[in-house]
Amino acid sequence: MELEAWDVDVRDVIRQAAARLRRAVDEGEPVAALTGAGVSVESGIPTFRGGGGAFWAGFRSEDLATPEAFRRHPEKVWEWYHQRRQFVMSAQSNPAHKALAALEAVHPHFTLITQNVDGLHQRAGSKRVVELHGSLHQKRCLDCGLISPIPPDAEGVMYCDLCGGVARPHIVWFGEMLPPHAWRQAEEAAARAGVMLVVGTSAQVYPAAGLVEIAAAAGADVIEVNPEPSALAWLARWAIRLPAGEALPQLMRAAGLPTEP
Ligand code: BJW
Ligand code: ZN
Repeated sequence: MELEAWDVDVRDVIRQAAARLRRAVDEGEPVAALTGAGVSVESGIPTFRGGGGAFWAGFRSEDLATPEAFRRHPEKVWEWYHQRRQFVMSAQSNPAHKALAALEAVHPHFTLITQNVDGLHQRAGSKRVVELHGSLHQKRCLDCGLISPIPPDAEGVMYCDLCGGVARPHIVWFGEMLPPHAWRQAEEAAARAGVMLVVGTSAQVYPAAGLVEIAAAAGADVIEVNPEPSALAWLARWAIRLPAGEALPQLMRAAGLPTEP
């Protein structure tokens, strides 16, 4: 079988990136990964900026994922989030999630930072996940701030298990602060990292995208995994232009590392 020049190219990039990753693992050097919606595409979950915004019951996500929308129509916002939660619960993690879980299992100095709210990293076996934008599986009390799990079959407006106050989805909407503890962990991991994997994110939403800038400025080798260049592709030393579910297992294999936890 003849290889296209492009195949040779991508293989070469993977080989070089894998050698760098392997060196970090062998030397106990910190590695961080920042993931975005693209890592769950091969699980059937749509992205945010992939075109054709998510419509549901006549509302666009930009119209429902706001504090104003929640104040006006808490029942509509909750219904939308219940539906999305059911949808991700019916999906399965994919080889990209599994490869990242495998990296955590073999490398104690690995930090997985995700912008995703779907919980698929955890379902693939990742144990230490820094969730920057919250979780579809948790609610937060507007009165006392308690964060607690949402029962799988929940419906309608949610209330606090502790004080009975109205609860909202534990999701970071535009204009809101990121959970301070998660942000601190992410910032520290980015600043320490010798290698930073940037997987399936358009790198357009801040402050999350700023983590790539922090890592690069501190001298990390950035490996971007995305079929399309992100807004911060220029910071990447290596760019693997393949779907994450193909690229990450290939990267792990080329590094002589396991592809599943
Ligand atoms: C594949 C693939 C495959 C496809 N394999 N890859 C101007 C400048 C700077 C900042 C701002 C600004 N104006 C406003 C802001 C602030 C704002 C912001 O950044 N806006 C930008 C859009 C400009 N940020 C905020 O508001 C944040 N808070 C904040 O800054 O607080 C301080 C503050 C207070 C008051 C005023 C101003 C600031 C909070 C951000 C919260 C983000 N929340 C969301 C929605 C959650 C709602 C919900 O889910 O219900 O989180 S937005 C949405 O985007 C979601 C995601 O986590 C986030 C990131 O998206 P991601 O993951 O990158 O996905 P996509 O779709 O963009 O990209 C997918 C990628 O996958 C693509 O690159 C594909 O190529 C790739 N792909 N298939 C691998 N198989
Ligand atoms: Zn409460």
